[in-house]
Parts: sequence; structure tokens; C-alpha cells
Amino acid sequence: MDTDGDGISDYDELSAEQFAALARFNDFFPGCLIDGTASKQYGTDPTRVDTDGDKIPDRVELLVGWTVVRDDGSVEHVFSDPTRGDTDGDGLPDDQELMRLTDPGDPLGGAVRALEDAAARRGVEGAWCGWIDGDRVHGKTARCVLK
Ligand SMILES: [Ca+2]
Ligand SMILES: [Ca+2]
Ligand SMILES: [Ca+2]
Repeated sequence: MDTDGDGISDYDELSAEQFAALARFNDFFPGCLIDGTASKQYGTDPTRVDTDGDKIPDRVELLVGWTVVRDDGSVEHVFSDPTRGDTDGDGLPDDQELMRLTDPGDPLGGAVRALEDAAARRGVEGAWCGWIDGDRVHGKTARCVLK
């Protein structure tokens, strides 16, 4: 069954806790075995295509992901958490990380890129300008150099 029609079965969308709760019915309905061990237990909402409401469907966050290029030139395929709108908690929502092709699991990567973009837009030098204040980026102090 796939209630929300997003290509991920309800069985896989339930969390371990939800299966534990369901398994209690096993005592009341002998012969009806509810067993979560074969479920992927994504913990997403089987009734919503986008559980965390971050504008990226669960299927994309879980199964598609996107590719990022790191500063050292290495390439990695990354996935975001379908139950959190900002996987790494850096203040840059996952849909923005996807648009910028930054790593949703690396708070420094996305934040620095956002700051650089903001700095470029404002004609300001320095990676630590505006948008996100300095103490949300690994405790570094905001540093702006106006042209
Ligand atoms: Ca589904
Ligand atoms: Ca989402
Ligand atoms: Ca983020």
C-alpha cells in the first residue's frame, strides 16, 4: 500500500516506534503478525509526499539525492533527511542546499556557500558576511569588508 502515492510503500515509511506500537496488536489478534524487521523504517509520513514540508518530496530526499563537488574537487552523492527541513541545522533549508548543490549534512559547506553568494550579491568581500550571522557558523565571527 502506498497511501500518498509517492512510490514508497506505507510499510517502509513507518518508523521503528510506529511498528513497536502496532506490534502490540499481535497479542489481540493471534495469527496477524505485525513485524517491522523487513521495513526500511524511514519514519516519513505515509500520508504526505513531503513529510517535512521543505518542498523536496520524501522520495527525492531518500532515494534520489544530489551530487556535490567539494572544495578539494572530490564528488559525492548526498541525501537529505526527509523528516527535517534543515538536515544539518545550519540555517540553510534543504531545498536551498539542493538549489546550491551544497551538502545538506555538512553545516559549514552550505553556510559558507550561502555567505559567499550573499557577499557577491551585495558587492561585499569576505566569506563571512551577512545572511547568517557569524555565531551560527561554527562560532566564527562575521567579517565583512565593504568595497
Ligand atoms: Ca508512500
Ligand atoms: Ca521533504
Ligand atoms: Ca542545511
